[in-house]
Amino acid sequence: MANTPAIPIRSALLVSDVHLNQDQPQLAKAFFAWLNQHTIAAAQPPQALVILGDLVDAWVGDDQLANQPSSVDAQLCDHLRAIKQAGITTYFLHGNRDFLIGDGFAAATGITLLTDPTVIEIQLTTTTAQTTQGISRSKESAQGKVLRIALSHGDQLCTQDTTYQSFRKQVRDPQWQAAFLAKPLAERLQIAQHLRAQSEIEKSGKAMKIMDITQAEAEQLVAHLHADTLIHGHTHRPGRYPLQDSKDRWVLPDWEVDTTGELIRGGGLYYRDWE
Ligand code: LP5
Ligand code: MN
Repeated sequence: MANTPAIPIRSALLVSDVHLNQDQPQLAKAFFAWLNQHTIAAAQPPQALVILGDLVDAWVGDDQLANQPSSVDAQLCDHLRAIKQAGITTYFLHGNRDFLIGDGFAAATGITLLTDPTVIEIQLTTTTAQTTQGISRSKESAQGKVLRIALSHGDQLCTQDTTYQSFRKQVRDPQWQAAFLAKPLAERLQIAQHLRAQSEIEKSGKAMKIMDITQAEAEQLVAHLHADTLIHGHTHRPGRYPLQDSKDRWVLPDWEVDTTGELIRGGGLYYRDWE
């Protein structure tokens, strides 16, 4: 695992696992409203917006953007571009659904692509981590401390899920990806749909425990990166979990709306100095 330099950030809004898709315009609407409220329209906008993967349900290549000009994907690009233009730095780290997001998406949105894992450093004065929604509200004090936060999507840490890890190894191989991206868009969309269905079948036969983070892997990662805390998504088990040496890991919530478009689960984690 390569150690890239930590990114210094004053305040950050972190979100993941929104799973935006064309069939759920209500989900997109709720997410975009939340995003605006906590970025452009906020009284104190964060310095950075950090998205920890699975922003979309499936990404088969950046030419997916050329598909439909008014699609959810296109609206997403508009929102991300506007946030960047408002002076908020935007970061994206790949999930297992959108690992093919590439330079085309970055150019269309102004987002900076991060490697998994990445460390950010936040200088806390009066403090805090606070959930905007979804997980129970929590404030903590760490006066004058630089908090080193390891960021990951989390799928790599689910090492007991060996069938997934072999699948992951295959689809993260650059040669495999080049061959996949050379296929026509319609064929790639069809393959993704097939894989989604296959994944649901596979998951129904897996024990919940093996689809969770391996505690020792999380602890090793945090120690290796000299981090104080780990933030990830993927498992859809939002909360704050203890790690050895009084460290912890935060799991960001996935997003869901009910049939009326009301948000059932979602939100993110906000690091900033609260008065
Ligand atoms: O995402 P989630 O939570 O539902 O499940 C994941 C793991 N599944 C996946 C697969 C994705 O859902 C597939 C969709 C990808 C969309 C983007 C596609 C773009 C490129 C296409 C790449 C081929 O990630 C699931 C984990 C679970 O998280 C919990 O961690 O268990 O893992 C699986 O289910 C994987 C299976 O165990 C193995 C899959 C074998 C599939 C074999 C089909 C081969 C067909 C190849 C066609 C090219
Ligand atoms: Mn995931």
